[in-house]
Amino acid sequence: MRWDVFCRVIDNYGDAGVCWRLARQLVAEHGIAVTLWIDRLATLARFAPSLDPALAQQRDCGVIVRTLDDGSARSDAADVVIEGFGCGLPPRYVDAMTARKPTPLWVNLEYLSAEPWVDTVHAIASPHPRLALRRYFWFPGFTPGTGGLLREAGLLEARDAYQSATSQRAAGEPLRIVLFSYPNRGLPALFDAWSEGDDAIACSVPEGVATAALDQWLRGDVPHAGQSVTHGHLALDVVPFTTQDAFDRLLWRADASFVRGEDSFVRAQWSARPFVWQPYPQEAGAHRLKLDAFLARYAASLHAPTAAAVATFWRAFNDEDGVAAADAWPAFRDALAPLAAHGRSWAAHLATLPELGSGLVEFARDRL
Ligand code: TRH
Repeated sequence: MRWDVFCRVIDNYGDAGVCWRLARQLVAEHGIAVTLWIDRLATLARFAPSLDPALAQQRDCGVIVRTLDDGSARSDAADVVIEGFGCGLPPRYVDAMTARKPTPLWVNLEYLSAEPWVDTVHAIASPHPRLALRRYFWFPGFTPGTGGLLREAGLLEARDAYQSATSQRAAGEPLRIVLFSYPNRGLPALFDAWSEGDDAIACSVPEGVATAALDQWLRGDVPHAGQSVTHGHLALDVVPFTTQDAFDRLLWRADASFVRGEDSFVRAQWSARPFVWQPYPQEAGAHRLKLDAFLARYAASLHAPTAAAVATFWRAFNDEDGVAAADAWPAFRDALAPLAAHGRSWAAHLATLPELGSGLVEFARDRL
């Protein structure tokens, strides 16, 4: 079977990250011939370093990667067409889909949300306004009534092997924090709280992340990738951008991770380690609805004081309220042990849900 996956990079890395992860999984686990069409190869190459952004077509991890532009088309459309996040297909490609017999299966891969309405719209189809085509809407999610989450085979076993092989943090060793957030006006105050706090903290910041906050807090003396700077109890390590698998290991080893958007958010949950989520900031605080919908699921089985510590700190961080986040940090820090235990049961619960990639393959097989 041939699948074409289309991806246009809005900004940041998530659109490319999710489509690349899905494409690799379809090849590796389902033996599908996958072409990933992407408009900004340079973005993908940040975490797929063997890709050459100058090449219009190349193969990596068994995936054919082609540059997407509106002239892009191929005479014969694929059996299955995945439109990443409603990115829009090149008009000539849609024509090729119409001409193809049997008609390809067209699936729009939607953004992840924990909001209850997702179950009501998952896998529904809408007919094309003009052409004899229909498009299905595939919603990742946190319930059996959704498409579930991307989880490649053996991921949890690999995590467990890595976590049992790597030493747990010994007493006196710094708290290991990963900071992969969006720009956040509350960060300098949090850095202050960490540098003046009781714990030694080693905070890994991927290159290019939180630069404004680092610049402000370090008065312009921001370390380069591979360098670190220490103020009080806080050591800030700027780490190079790395592959998705290496990024997983950074999360697997962390005592707490600040993650964002969609893909790192899901990976932090598979890491079974405590985390803080910053959804992609949206107009009118719409991202707060997404945050609260997820908290309602994630914190449901937590003891009330732990749930309160999580909700208060997450909301303060997402409100970019540094003073409130600094005030809420000690309670969140004290909740890390129960959150680590919760992380394992939460990941185990998520593993009972549909797996997004296999679900798509099954959906295609039933229809083609
Ligand atoms: O980069 P993001 O903020 O992407 C976002 C989200 O997708 C959001 O839904 C979308 O609306 C917005 O873009 C436009 O966050 P996300 O989703 O966590 O994607 C980051 C990707 O980068 C993820 O696949 C992990 C990857 N990554 C690496 O592979 N190596 C690294 O070193 C780092 C820091 C990230």
